[in-house]
Amino acid sequence: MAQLISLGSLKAPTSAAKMRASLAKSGCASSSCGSSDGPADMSPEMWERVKDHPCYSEEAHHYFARMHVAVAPACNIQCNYCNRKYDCANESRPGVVSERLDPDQAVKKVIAVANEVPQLSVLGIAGPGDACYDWRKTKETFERVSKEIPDLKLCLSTNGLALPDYVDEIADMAIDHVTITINAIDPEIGAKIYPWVFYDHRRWTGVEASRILLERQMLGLEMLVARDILVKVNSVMIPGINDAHLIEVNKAVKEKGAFLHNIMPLISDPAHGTHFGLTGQRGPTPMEVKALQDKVEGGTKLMRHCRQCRADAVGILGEDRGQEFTMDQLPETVSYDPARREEYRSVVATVRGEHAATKEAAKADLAEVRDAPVLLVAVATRGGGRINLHFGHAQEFQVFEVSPGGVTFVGHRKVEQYCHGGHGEERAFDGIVETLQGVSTVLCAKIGEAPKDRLEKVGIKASDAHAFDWIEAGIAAWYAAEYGTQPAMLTA
Ligand code: CLF
Ligand code: SF4
Repeated sequence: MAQLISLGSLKAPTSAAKMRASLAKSGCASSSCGSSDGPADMSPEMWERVKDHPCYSEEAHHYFARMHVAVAPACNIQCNYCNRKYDCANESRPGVVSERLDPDQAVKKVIAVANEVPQLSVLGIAGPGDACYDWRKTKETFERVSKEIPDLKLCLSTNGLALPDYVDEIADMAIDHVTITINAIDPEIGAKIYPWVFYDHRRWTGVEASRILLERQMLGLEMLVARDILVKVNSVMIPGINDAHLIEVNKAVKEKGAFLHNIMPLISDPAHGTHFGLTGQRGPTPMEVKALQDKVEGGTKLMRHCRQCRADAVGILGEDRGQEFTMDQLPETVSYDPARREEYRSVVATVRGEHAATKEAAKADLAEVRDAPVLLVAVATRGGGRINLHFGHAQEFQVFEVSPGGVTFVGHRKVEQYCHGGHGEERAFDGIVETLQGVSTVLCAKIGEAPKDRLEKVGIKASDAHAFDWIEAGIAAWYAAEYGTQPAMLTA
């Protein structure tokens, strides 16, 4: 049986020529399909460094996958949003890590995944504890994987406390992407988030603990930037504690040279057994997250497409194929075969050029629309940059803001799947409506009349008229049809 390469909804035999032919047949491949240069606000050198990293480039997350190996279980601080029995909340959604790995097992798993998931471009170590505190295992894993698969990008996530001790080794190992979670730059605020840190052979508590953590985080950030390593700062948004303060955090990390800032909502549930969960601290709503993100525009560039993945996640952001690659399912021995990843990359190089060109065309079309409102549009997609998923199959919607100024990605909203085996779930539908707060229209590959009518009754339009279009092109076409030729409707 021919193996399959998946590019979102596209499935094709593993021959690049066949895949291009298949794309061309569907009207979406072209040898002159436009520039594949990076965003206009980035140098070509910088684009080269981020263009295959699904977290550092929003555009890349349509095409490329990351995997995490859970080799670092120990941690040197306590966050009030974390319970050690669960994934690191800095980089994961709550849920136990399926299995903790030693470096031997991790190397085997990475090779097995690289052979099966051609989208794989990044290996991250994000816990389930702290990758720098458990440095020996982190380092050994990265070094051994690099020997086997030299083109895999190495990515590290840390709370920053032990980071300054290892920056030189990080630079020597060519780890080009490091994330530091910084939730506060004021130790008084930090003290409400961190009950203790373990540093210099003793446990520190209160404001002093947060002060030490902050100093180490800022030192680590400076040291990484001085070595030209790309630093992303993650911040957990905790309403009433650090939400307004994150504007200051954004300014401070920009001054220190952070490349990207990722503001993530607190995930808080009593069932997770965290301090915040048990004391009723709520997480922010999607609209609260968006409002804060909008306020910090102009500061450090924002990441808005984070999925708060597990510390053992595998796949494109938003999907998790980790359960396909547990140790008991792996063959006795594995050896790396680069063929599928190489082939996939050559196809993506062509396809993303067309995607970039359609974005530009969509922007030009929208500029023709006059006096139309700013709207949020939710898109059902399985990846690949297209509107290619049925409404009832969506487990998340990607949300875009559209105006005459263009189409901008603003985030994703996770939902419970509505349709199971042809039947819609009432409870899931209610949850979707609640989650789509602020959204005016849903674009998807297919939607039944019943859910479409029900959405309409709560003021949300839904359409499958742009099925399989590139997302930006589909949104622009829908918007222009709604508002471009009928300006009188705008005041209705
Ligand atoms: Fe992993 Fe983090 Fe590297 Fe990405 S995740 S270590 S930077 S490869 Fe990405 Fe996941 Fe968000 Fe992290 S979506 S939680 S930001
Ligand atoms: Fe948990 Fe990560 Fe915080 Fe450590 S740094 S306490 S593992 S969330």
